[in-house]
Amino acid sequence: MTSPLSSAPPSANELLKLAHPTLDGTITQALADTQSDRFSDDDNQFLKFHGIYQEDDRDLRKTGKKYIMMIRVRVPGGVITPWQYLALDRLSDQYANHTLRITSRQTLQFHGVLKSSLATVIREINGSLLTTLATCGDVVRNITVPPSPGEAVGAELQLQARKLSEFFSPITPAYHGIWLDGKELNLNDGFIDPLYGKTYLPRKFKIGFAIPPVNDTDVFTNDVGLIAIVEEGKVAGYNLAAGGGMGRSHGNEATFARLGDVIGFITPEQLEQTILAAVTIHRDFGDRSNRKHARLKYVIAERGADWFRAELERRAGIRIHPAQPFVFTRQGDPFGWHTQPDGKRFLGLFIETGRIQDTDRHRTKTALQTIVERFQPEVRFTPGNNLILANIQPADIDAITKILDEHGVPRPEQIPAVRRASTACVALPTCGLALAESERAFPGLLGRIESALGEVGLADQPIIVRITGCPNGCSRPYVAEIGLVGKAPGKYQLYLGGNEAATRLARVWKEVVKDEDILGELRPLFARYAQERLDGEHFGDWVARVLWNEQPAQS
Ligand code: SRM
Ligand code: SF4
Repeated sequence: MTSPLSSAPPSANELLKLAHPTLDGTITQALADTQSDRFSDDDNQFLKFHGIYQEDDRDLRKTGKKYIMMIRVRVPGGVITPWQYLALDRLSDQYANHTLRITSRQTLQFHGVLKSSLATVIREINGSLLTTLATCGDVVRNITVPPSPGEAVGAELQLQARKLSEFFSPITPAYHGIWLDGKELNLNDGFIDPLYGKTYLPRKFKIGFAIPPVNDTDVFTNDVGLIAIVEEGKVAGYNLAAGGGMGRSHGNEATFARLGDVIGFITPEQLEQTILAAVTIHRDFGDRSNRKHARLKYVIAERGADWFRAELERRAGIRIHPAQPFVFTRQGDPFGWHTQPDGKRFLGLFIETGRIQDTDRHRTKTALQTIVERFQPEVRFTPGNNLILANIQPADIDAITKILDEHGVPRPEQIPAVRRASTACVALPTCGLALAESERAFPGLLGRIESALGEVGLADQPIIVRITGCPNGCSRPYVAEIGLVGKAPGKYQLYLGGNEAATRLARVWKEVVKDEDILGELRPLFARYAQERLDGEHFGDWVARVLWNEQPAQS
């Protein structure tokens, strides 16, 4: 079970999986213990595979730990039906913290669910024909797809994502046993997942699709990215990129963010077997002793793209052809009203930091619930943590706009360009790994950035700013034009120079910047950018052209 890259002993997680290959742990017994509001640390590892994270409200730590659960729903491609949306919306009010959090991989998260409600919520999610299985843990995670509705190619990718999601779902009977049947199963003896084996993957595995020229899924940040090559309106095949990932740790140079290498072109018929081969390479060559070094990106960084291609060809039994030409020019969600090819309309709505909620400024959650109930649109989540209402009749546009206005939901065109382009990870108070604020601090920080941009005449510039509370990179800050990565309370690493198409990694500009000094760092750069930029040049490209030549990268 040790990795071919290491003779070190397997990590504690590997031993846990080996002992409980159905991933049941002692979750059933823990659920029966109504005196306790928490699970053991070992069960916590198994719960992740079931889509559940045991967290605590970190704001309340001074008065004692209050355990709460985060639940992540699997939504391949980010698409759900109106009745599924309404079911999840209701559950968030009944059992969670009255919010729904759209994630950077197009899923939905509930925060603040109590252990005592967990089984009910999971049962009801399954009752709405959705699942939480395999949204976390050492398995293939939610598959991302360009979110714009209506186009034939997009629909084809959605279909592929759903099929792959099903294909890569673990077959463990424990999920149904624990949450749906409420039974203890004792099925671990002899159980082995045919795809994942007894110990599953060494770490998570992420797959994303993109359709050039729009890189709205940040395709190169996935373990495997699939770049659709479109001919005459149909998917002729995919350029496969492999070895991307964002996670790193402060002070550990052996960990790094990486963009995937383009490996070559495969046909649609070869898709499943090729991805399966990639997943099994991760399974068999990933580091099982050191979880910080266990992603596919390290296997490829160390063994090389040529080795990976040859191994992929051998395992899939195919010949991988040279990559077809493609170009990405931008990312970004489709805000506002658009016409679908079938004549219906879709509306791209800005959701601040992905958090669907009612606040004293707006009642977005109630507005969405009202609209979905009345007009039954399909609901789509974007990798930019925003939301699309699709399949709307043109005659309903005015009524929907009125509902949004009445609930104080700002129209996308009223939101400053930089705010619409930017994202924040969850961080405090729920994320146990957060070193600094992210989601909660971001609206205020963006307000200051918007003012600074306005001072130099750049108020309309859609600079991509991304913030995280720690270096794990959940909002993908290492491909942003401006990335802020939490280091300690009120302190961030400042990255600059990612590009609009998310095809270039940003570089560290300042190792530590205090929250109150961020604007002091950015203001002079904005002033220079306003003066020195070439026609149409984006901020990140100006940074790479000018600043990187003046100041060599720190790392
Ligand atoms: Fe993430 C861990 C939230 C996308 C890299 N991520 C976490 C946890 C579960 C914290 C934990 O392990 O205890 C966070 C839950 C906080 C909370 O209270 O909700 C968390 N990650 C998120 C979400 C919700 C951020 C968001 O603002 O949307 C995203 C959920 C995606 C989903 O629906 O599946 C989310 N996480 C990402 C991404 C972006 C992506 O996948 O496109 C990354 C970078 C890409 C990558 O995987 O390299 C990412 N999350 C991580 C890592 C670092 C992994 C690594 O290779 O080192 C961790 C830490 C870990 O796994 O140990 C992590
Ligand atoms: Fe938590 Fe860090 Fe991910 Fe933010 S980047 S959600 S702080 S793990």
